[in-house]
Amino acid sequence: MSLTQIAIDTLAKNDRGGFTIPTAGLYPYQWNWDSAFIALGIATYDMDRAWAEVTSLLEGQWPDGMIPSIIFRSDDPDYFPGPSRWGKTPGPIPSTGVSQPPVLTTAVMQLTGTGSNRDTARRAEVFDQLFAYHKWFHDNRTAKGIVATVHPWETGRDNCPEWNIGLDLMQVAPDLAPYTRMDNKHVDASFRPTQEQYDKYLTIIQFGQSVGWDQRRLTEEGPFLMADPNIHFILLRADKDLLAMARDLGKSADVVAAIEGWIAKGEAASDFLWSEELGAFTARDIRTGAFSKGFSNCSPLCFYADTGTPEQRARILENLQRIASKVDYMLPSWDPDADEFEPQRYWCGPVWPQMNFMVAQGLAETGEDTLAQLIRDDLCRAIEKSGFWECFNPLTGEGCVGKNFSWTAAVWLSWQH
Ligand code: 9WN
Repeated sequence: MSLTQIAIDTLAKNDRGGFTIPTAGLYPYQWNWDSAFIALGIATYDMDRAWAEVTSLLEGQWPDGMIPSIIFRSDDPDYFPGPSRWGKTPGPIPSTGVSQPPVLTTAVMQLTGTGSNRDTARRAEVFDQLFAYHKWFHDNRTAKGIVATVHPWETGRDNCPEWNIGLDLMQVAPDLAPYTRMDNKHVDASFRPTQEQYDKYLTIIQFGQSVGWDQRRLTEEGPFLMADPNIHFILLRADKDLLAMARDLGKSADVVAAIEGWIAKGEAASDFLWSEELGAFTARDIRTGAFSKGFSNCSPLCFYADTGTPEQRARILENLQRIASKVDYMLPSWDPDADEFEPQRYWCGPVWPQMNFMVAQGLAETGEDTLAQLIRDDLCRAIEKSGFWECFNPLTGEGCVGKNFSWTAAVWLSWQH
């Protein structure tokens, strides 16, 4: 059977009726940014079903505009922390109390096409919800002028060493309620975050519950507050796509001006993430100003967001060339020359399909075709060698963590089409 057919079958097996789970067992719910990539993959063969992926995700939107990282349409014993541990949340469907990188708007732009064939009806159907989602990031998840994050899970890059400077400042809650992890029951524990990291992840959840999931308080008073290049660049790109959509739909001057203001804020904030020492955009702890210590696979998303100075971009390209000489498969999630690089441990090294997708897209859009092609080809080689895994060892191409993974199948389809 062809890999393209296996990819379609993988998405069909992970379909739970209008929404798609990342993989059975390990991740049995709908995840926010996963669904955006999944929709793009499904769109290569079934546009109506792809659109349902978008609208089902939007069904979970909170009254304040947030779209949570996970929507719990059931209470599945396979996953922890599920709905009971997150507690009562204000959305229409039980959910987590944090978001994820807002790639949805850019996916909607791509799904609805370009030129005279573009689907303005579908854009109009979701515009207000997308606008509210972006507004939520700018109003409720902004600190010191930059979009922030309150939880490593919100960044989509759980145990990336970027978060260690923020996690080191935190104490595990002395009254942390006991719990049993489920992730380690599904996959090899050496691929997953450590116990201390989990205790801190759960401590942040306990704090969120204690303030009734008041998102402003979570940002201002919570135990963890960092700026993330992943969320920053994805939101900036999405704001630009939202502006194009607003203009296309003839939205009011107020709406257009609000989005223009968010873009100006984002452009100005990129410098906050720039580490001259590393020649990279990296995460920073907002309260202490400390930079993280390595080049990650979201450092090059400046191309995707079309931001950064020519000098900054040149240094990012130099770093990419250096890293390409160290690994067999681009793009590792953490710098192979940095401390804490672990080629199999989740966000400490493995290659992530959705990241390669966005990085390659940004590089191609800004004329860096050779690197873009390398980043696409390397992921395709890893898939050909190992199958549709969640992520891949950058030294060997072996699959890591979850099997039969939706976004890997979706990225393959998006590129093969
Ligand atoms: C927590 C579903 C998600 C991805 C994230 C990835 C991982 C969850 C976990 O799986 O996170 O949200 O339990 O490890 O880090 O990017 O969306 O695929």
